[in-house]
Amino acid sequence: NELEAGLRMAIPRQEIVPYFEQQIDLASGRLDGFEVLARWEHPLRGLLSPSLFIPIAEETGMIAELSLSIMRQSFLAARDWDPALSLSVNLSPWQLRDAWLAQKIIKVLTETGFPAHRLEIEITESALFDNLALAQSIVGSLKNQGVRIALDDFGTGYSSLAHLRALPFDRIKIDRSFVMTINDNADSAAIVNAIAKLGESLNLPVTAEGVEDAAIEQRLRAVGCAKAQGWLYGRPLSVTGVRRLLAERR
Ligand code: G
Ligand code: G
Ligand code: MN
Ligand code: NA
Repeated sequence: NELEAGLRMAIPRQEIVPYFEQQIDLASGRLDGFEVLARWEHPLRGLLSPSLFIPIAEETGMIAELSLSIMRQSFLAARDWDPALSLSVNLSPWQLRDAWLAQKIIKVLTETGFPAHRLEIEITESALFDNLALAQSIVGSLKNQGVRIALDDFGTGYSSLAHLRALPFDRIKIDRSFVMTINDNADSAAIVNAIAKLGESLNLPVTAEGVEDAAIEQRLRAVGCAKAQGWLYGRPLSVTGVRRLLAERR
C-alpha cells in the first residue's frame, strides 16, 4: 500500500503535523484551548485527513510513534502561548494496550516543558473494552501528574454509561452527530439535554463538538454545556494560524 510506505517516512520527517480546533468557554465566550487534530502535509496530495491515515497507523503499529510526535510538536508550540490555554489530544484505543504509555507521555511533557495540568487526553469508549485494568493504571499515572481525561464521542459507543464508572473521567464530550442536529431533530435535542444533565449530576463538565452555527451554540448554553467547539469558531488552524489568531486577540 502506497500510503503505508509513505506514512513510515512521513512521521520522522514531521509531515504529520498538529492542527488546532478552538474550544470556547460558553459562559464567557472566551477561547479556552484547542483540540489537537493530526493532519498529513503530503508533498504530492496536499493536506490529508486523519480518517485516511490513522487507521493505517493503527493497523501497522505506527500509531504510537505518530501520536507521540503529534504531542511533541503541539506541546512545543503551545508552551509559548497564553498559559491559560489547554490542549486536548486524542488517543487511539490501540495505545491503551501499551503498559509504558503514561511514562512515554510524561517524558514528552518533561522534555518539552509543557505543564501536565494544561493537557487533557481524549479517550473513546471503544478504547475501554480491551484491558480495563491496564487502561485504569495508565490513566491513574497520568492523573497523578495532573493530566485530565475526557470521554470522547460520548453517546455513540456501546454501554457509554458503564464506561463513566470504569475510569475517573474529568469531562464528557458529546458526539457531534447529536450536536449538529440539535435544532432539526427532537430526539437529538432530548439526548443532548439528557447528557448535559448527566454531566451535571456526575459533576463532569460537558463539551459539545460539531457546533456549526449560533442557533446550536445558543441551545447548548441554555442546557448548561460548559464548552463548545466546531466550525462556528473556524476551521482547525495550523501552528502559524494559531499564532496569528492569538496575536489578533491582544
Ligand atoms: O480532524 P478530523 O475531523 O478529520 O478527525 C477525524 C478523526 O481523527 C477524529 O475522530 C479524531 O478524533 C481523529 N484524530 C485526529 N487526530 C488524531 C490523533 O492525533 N490521534 C488519534 N488517535 N486520532 C486522531
Ligand atoms: O472524533 P473527534 O471528535 O476527535 O473528531 C473531531 C473531528 O470533527 C475533526 O476531524 C473535525 O474536523 C471535525 N469537526 C469539528 N468541528 C466540526 C463541525 O462543526 N462540523 C463538522 N461536520 N465536523 C467538525
Ligand atoms: Mn476528539
Ligand atoms: Na468526538
